[in-house]
Amino acid sequence: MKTIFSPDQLLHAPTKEISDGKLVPANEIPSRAEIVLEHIKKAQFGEVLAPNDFSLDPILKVHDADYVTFLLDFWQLWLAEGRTEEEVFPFVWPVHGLRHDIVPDQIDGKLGFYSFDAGTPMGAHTWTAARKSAETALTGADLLLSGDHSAFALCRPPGHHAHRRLYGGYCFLNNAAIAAQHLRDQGVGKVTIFDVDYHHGNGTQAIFYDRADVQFLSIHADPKVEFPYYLGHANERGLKEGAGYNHNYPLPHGTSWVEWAEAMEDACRSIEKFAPDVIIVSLGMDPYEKDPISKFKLKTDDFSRIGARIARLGKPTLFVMEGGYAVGDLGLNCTKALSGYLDTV
Ligand code: OKP
Ligand code: ZN
Repeated sequence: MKTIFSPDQLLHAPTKEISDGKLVPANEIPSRAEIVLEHIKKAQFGEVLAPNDFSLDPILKVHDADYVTFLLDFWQLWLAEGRTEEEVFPFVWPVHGLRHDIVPDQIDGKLGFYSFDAGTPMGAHTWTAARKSAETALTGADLLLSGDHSAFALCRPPGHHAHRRLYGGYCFLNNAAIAAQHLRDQGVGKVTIFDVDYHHGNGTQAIFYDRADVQFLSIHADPKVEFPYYLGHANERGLKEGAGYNHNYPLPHGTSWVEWAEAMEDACRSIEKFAPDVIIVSLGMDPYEKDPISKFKLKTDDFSRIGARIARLGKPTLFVMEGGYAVGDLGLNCTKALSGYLDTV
């Protein structure tokens, strides 16, 4: 299994974030990727490749052009406003009853228009890192197209919270969605995205909600009590042609392996029924018991079990990294998931 990664993904390097009303040290930091890379090299799963260059086209298949332009331009707009802070946060949003049909010209108006939380710091190099992260996922998709049975896209920043036209939850471009759309455009018939991150993949769900060609399944903390709060309930099953192709498994705080695995068995039955040509795993290591921002109780060896169960689905599989913030154990948990897959496949 080859791994794809670019050091440019480290350029997005926030130092602080707003969480639960406090300014706290940032959780989504470059060392996350560095420790995973270190463990991947030690494990010798296969070559580590730099991502290929892509035009903006595959990103624009998933994200709206005005949103991509905003991501490209916001730092210049920030500086033009005379701001000297290195971290950029939104603070006002067009929620219920306010207008969404006029995009403000001013930077603070734009920041709120294109975001859904105040917890996602942006800086001078956010666009460069986010674009490379998406290209890492795209290169992984291309490896499957050229015959590799699996690949690991070491994406950072993560992607699964990003909607077509919204950033949030540390995510800017939806790496897994961009890879899935690319596979479809290159002739792959049906794609499953299986999201095992602790948080609901609200962006991925929203992007494919009315489509039957991309199935989405997510096991996550119940949004009634956990971020992202406003999506991820069990009764969200898809719309129009997409009806029946969206599956959410919201689980309570404190969930450990037995209950988590039960949800995974149900999800795997739905995946088998859908019979995808390719599976993309949104691989978050934050269901881990020691994760600092999460409240599930999975242990290191449980990640091997996740990888092994996915291997038994028997489909070409692209692993796309999402969350996981227990940095000390992140590399180990990630390589456990991948070796669990490789030892079973
Ligand atoms: C990104 B990914 C919790 C604050 C939540 C955002 C979490 C984003 C997670 N007290 N902050 O899904 O791992
Ligand atoms: Zn997460």
